[in-house]
Amino acid sequence: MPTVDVLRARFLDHFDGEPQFFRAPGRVNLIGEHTDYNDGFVMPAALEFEAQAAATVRPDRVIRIHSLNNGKSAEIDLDGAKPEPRGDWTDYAFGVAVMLEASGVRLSGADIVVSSTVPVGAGLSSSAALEVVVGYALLSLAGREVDTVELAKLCQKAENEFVGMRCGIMDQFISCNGVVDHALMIDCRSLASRPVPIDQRARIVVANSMVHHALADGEYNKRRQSCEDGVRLLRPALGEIRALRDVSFEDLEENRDFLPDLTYRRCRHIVTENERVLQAAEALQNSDLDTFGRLMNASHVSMRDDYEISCEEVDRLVDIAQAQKGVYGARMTGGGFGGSVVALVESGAVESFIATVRTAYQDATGHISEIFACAPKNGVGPLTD
Ligand code: GAF
Repeated sequence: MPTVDVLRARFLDHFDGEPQFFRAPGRVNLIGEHTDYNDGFVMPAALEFEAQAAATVRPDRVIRIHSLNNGKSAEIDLDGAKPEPRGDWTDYAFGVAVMLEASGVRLSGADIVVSSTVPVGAGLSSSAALEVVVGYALLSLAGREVDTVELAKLCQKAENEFVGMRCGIMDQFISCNGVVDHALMIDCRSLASRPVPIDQRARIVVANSMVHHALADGEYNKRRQSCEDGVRLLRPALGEIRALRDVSFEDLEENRDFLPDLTYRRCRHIVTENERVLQAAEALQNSDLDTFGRLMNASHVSMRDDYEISCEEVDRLVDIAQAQKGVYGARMTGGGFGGSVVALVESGAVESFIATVRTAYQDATGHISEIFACAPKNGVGPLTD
């Protein structure tokens, strides 16, 4: 991970002046998948993998950005023609600049070098980390106090409207508001959040399946559509429900005849997952790790069978993880169709868990999983080394 000195040196390879430094983390979601865009509940934690930025103000209104990850540079002129999405990494950065301006913040020009340790395609929110660090940097350079809830909303808007991905708010919210050593229980309707401590007896372990299926974005938007269809079809029976958040399991079962089978199963995942997150928050708060683990396992079954967002490799990795000694539970984490698995593991069993899972997964699939134990970090802020 580049320290401030390394980042300064790389900045000076491309630009002039003494930069300010910022960081924004990636995330792992412990439970609550695809519930965010249904006004529901999620429980992610911020990771030590993060996007970092070194940035200075320019006298004009040009924003120049250079990525140390791919060696590429790009720029936009805020006083020039309206910036259009380019379909690459720059959309996350420039989308945020465009949305900030649209929200009434007058930005100054900036020279920015970005560098990220969040693995791309691993379902750990590399894009949200980039959006958030750039948004925070631009606001700081403009001399603005940063409201981290507003910044999360704005970055989500950039992703929805500029990038064209209809994501919910979880990834941007946790990158903005993560709390060290805690998971964050987030109500995605009110945006109220509550830190829940991770019991010292257990560690969060993330295992990257090393596969990422290309259909992810299209399938993501289809799942979202199914949820919206479900709400529309249930409304005549249930009245003015706004989202699946407003539907209980009993409501769903009583009215399942109004829904085509596929829509019903999609809705069942969301309705039961919301319930699981509420129970999981209580379990973690009470240090009931067995219950928490059982809820993680049940969440995976629901994602695999009802929401159909897992894939063969991830299912293998989950099976292997769940079968290890000292494991409370394991499930796929993130948007799906590949990416990572999260497990809650007894602290004393982490080392053997990592070694055994890596070997067993390689034997089963040929892929070498990157596996690491996490200590949750704080959300976005200045980078101090
Ligand atoms: C992706 C999205 F960006 C999030 O908003 C969330 O829906 C997640 O998938 C699934 O829980 O990371």
